[in-house]
Amino acid sequence: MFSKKNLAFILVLVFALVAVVGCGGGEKAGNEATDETITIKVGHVLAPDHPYTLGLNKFAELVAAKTDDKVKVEVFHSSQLGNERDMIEGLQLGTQEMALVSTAPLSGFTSKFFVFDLPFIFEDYEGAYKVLDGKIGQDVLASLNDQGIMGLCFWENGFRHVTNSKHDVKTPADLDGLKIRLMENPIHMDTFKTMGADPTPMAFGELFTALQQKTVDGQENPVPIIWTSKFYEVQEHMSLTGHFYAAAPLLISKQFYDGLAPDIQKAIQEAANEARDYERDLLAQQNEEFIGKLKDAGTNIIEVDKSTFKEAVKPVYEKYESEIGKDLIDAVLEAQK
Ligand code: EAX
Repeated sequence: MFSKKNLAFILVLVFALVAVVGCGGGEKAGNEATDETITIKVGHVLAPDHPYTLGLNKFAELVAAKTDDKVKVEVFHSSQLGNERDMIEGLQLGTQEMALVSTAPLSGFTSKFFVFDLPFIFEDYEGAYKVLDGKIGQDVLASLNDQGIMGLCFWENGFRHVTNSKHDVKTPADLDGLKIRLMENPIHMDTFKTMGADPTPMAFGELFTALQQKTVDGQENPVPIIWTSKFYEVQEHMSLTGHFYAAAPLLISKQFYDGLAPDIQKAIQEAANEARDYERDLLAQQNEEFIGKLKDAGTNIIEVDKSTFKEAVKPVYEKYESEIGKDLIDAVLEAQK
């Protein structure tokens, strides 16, 4: 049988072999360096012909090109992967890789985006981009990291307008008593309460039916959504209030992202930035084109004096200034000049 000396030698040899195989061979941790294709599922709640979908299709093309087809992006529109809150939770749990959402539902996870949810905080698109694509926007996105989420950059949903099935809304007083569906966000709720409306928080996927069944009288969304989600079929009155600007952060699960090789991470970030500009351009085109289509479809579209709405929502700034921070609000306003 083996002498003690031989046995010791064999044991050393076995441990040495295990050490080599354990460190150098086999599967690597996370999503790194395997020959298999990496698949990313990205979800959103809007229609197949909305720029959210078109922009994500462009993102998928760019990612495939930048990674030599190593990464495949699958786009799921129309709430196929759940409502926005569900999808954000999915990123945290790692059950979904990416999501494109409005900032408003993020209020259920962090208050850092509150400043962007304030009524009339952005003067126009140029002002919004200066803030969102600059240091302020990047710092706010970075605050998601401790929520298990990476914000890649801000895409766009757009300036939101009020529609309803009851009557024209020319001034805040005309909102009195109207049941208006809002996104699940306390600042949005307080804004419409302050103007006299009766606000109802609701996931986007339930909205068309609620409007059709008159569970709610109205809603508020940008022109491209009002057209592509066919709200004009059940909403005769539209007021160009532009009361909120909805930024749309493109989000990725942090645990998934951290498991990717650096060159793949770089490709995804570059593709997100390039597809963002493409998506914003599409929205600008649709904002122009769809106003005419909505009028042709019979929607009564009216311009309003925004100064009356800005005056009416001042109490919302007073209520949230201490929580958001006056310095941050001032910095967002200053950065737009
Ligand atoms: O992010 O819920 C809404 O009204 C949003 O515009 C939609 O979720 C897109």
